[in-house]
Amino acid sequence: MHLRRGLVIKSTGSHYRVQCEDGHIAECVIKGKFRIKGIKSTNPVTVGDFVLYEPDSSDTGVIREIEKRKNYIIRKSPKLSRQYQIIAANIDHVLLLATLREPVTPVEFIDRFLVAAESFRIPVKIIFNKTDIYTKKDHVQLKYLSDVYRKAGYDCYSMSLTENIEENLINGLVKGKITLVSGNSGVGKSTLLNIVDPGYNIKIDNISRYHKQGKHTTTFAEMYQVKEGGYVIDTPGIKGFGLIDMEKEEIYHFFPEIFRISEKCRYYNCLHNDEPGCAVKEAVDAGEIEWFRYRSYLNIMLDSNSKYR
Ligand SMILES: Nc1nc2c(ncn2[C@@H]2O[C@H](COP(=O)(O)OP(=O)(O)OP(=O)(O)O)[C@@H](O)[C@H]2O)c(=O)[nH]1
Ligand SMILES: [Mg+2]
Ligand SMILES: [Zn+2]
Repeated sequence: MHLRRGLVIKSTGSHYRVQCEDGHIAECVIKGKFRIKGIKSTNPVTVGDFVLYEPDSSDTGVIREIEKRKNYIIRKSPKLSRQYQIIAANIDHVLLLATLREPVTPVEFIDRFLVAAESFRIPVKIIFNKTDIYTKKDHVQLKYLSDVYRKAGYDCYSMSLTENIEENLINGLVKGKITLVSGNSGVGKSTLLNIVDPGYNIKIDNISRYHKQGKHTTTFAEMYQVKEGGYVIDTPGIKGFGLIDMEKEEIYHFFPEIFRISEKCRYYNCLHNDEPGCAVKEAVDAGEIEWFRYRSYLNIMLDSNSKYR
């Protein structure tokens, strides 16, 4: 059996487009079971995976093996609580797009995404987009959020992808790296990719006038080659970010500013809920840790399936 190695550059859920090192492209299917740590996912193979496939014609094949992933971003659909979706694998960093209006990105969505990325130490840069339509109040909020996330350790950018487009900045962010572009629907992910290279010619659509929400225009994850090196991955907008089950004891490790202060808690096994001598709660009360980040932490603790001790 002759197997070829390639990179999954597009995934539709049933078909996978695989690109070999020599540029050859094959449309592949999977047969057999692929699982990670016993987790059932809706897409066992994901964009960014390196696979071995068995050609069954010059441009089709069957995926037989997935190479071990360096990292991946996985989410649980909040409604179908046992369904997992691997958004992408083997990425160098994420550009997480967020908007303060049309649509609004909830901060807890950002925080949950950050936790998923932190669990693999994947760097995330937050891009607040659509500043051209922000009100004065939005700009105050933008500064506040940027300060909070910067203090936690995340690079933050604010920009408009339709007015005074900062092409150099965007190209600098994606050059030579494997970049996952993520965020809720309508925040401008595909718009950003089309700025990197108009040749990608990705479909974009207006957000719904009535609901002020995106229309889920991008339906499949797809990886595009960057001329100056690297790849950018466009993904469908995510509705809600359910985290996979984590141990309660590890969740705070994924909030960098909470983790940093936790060593001052009285008890080594403090979960920063209502334990006496909790330095995290003191820092929240003193305004050193932002209350909404702490609220996100508690909410993630609440829906984590593992038991409280
Ligand atoms: N005013 C304004 N509109 C923008 C900006 N960036 C993108 N848009 C618009 O927002 C709408 C949605 O953009 P898309 O790029 O399709 O959004 P997306 O994140 O790819 O959405 P999905 O594929 O549905 O997840 C389009 O009408 C864009 O023109 C911006 O900076 N300012
Ligand atoms: Mg899109
Ligand atoms: Zn504590």
